[in-house]
Amino acid sequence: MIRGVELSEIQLPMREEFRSGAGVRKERRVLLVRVVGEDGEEGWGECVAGEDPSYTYETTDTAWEMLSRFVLPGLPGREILAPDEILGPVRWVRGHPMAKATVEMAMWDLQAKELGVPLWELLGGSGKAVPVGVSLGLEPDDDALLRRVEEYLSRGYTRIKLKIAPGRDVAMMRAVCDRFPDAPLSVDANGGYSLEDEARLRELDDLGLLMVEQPLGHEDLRDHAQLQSRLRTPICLDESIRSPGDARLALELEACRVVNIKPGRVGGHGPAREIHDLCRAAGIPVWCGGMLETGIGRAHNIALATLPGFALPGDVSESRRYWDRDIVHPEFEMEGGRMGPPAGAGIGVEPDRLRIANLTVRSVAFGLPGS
Ligand code: OSB
Ligand code: MG
Repeated sequence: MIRGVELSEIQLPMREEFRSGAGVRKERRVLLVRVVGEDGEEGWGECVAGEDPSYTYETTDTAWEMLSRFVLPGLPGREILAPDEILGPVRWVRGHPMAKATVEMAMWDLQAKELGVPLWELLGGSGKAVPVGVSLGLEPDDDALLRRVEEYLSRGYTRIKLKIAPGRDVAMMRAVCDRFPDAPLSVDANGGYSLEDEARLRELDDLGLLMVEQPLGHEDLRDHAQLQSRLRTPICLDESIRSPGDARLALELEACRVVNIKPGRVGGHGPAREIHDLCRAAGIPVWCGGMLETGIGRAHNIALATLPGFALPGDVSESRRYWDRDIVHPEFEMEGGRMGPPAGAGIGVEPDRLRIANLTVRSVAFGLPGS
């Protein structure tokens, strides 16, 4: 049975700002959910919604509203459901997959801890260390960008993804490819282009990139299908895939050849696994994306990324790529370009309660002493 649940918002400055076509992030406002079981075991989830609605419509504040008002009050006293039914209590809420995923993922962690097994095992993964990539933001000039690429290649990252936007694309990527001809490179446009930019996208097509992520609008599956039929470079969809239904449609339309799965974007581990299975059956490789998570969301992502269809390096970078100090022990560090899920039950990392308390700007609890 679920004894209680707590929702907190923490604010955490980033080590360096992260710029994409959608804007700049310097500080994260992160929602954390802590679900407490009958015998005091705790499951943790992290909301990946952004501070503003530039990536999807969800924000830290809309997720706070959905969770505190509609989802969490009904949880205390409920039986702990099998993983496949975890979404039951939130299924009636339309949309808001990021808000729902926060609870769903916390429940997976709790269930794994109550069973005494690592989360990766409950999810059906291998638990082996996964190849690690990095996503680098827009830089004001090519020299600054080239220095960044060099830095991250020398740290051992196995794939470098670069944000592009109209005006910072073809010439910039030619400079990077000329300088690092053997580096595994991809680009992410966060939906910044339309079919009218086909000529420009074709110029990128000649650079031999691993993939181009979300070139067109988040609702433009048909346009992506048309573009993919004219490009050799695989298109990877990110924002466009919000659910297993979206994935089914994208595969049917042949709108992409790669899928970026972020459990926090698609409603949690259950839907993420469904998308993984659909892609695997269709022969489409997937990889685990990131949303500038703290160590809590990162631990969830890495556990999922040990499933067999995750054939490409994920945006699951080290803690220190984002934070001066993470909010979990141990922090995430790479070894030989790979990172594994920590040993231990559930997500396998210990949230630093004192630090979290110090970073908390608001919290609300249901079913717990004092709430
Ligand atoms: O499009 O993949 C994206 C960060 C925030 C929102 C969207 C995206 C990203 C990233 C960074 O690319 C991935 C990471 O390092 O967490
Ligand atoms: Mg992306």
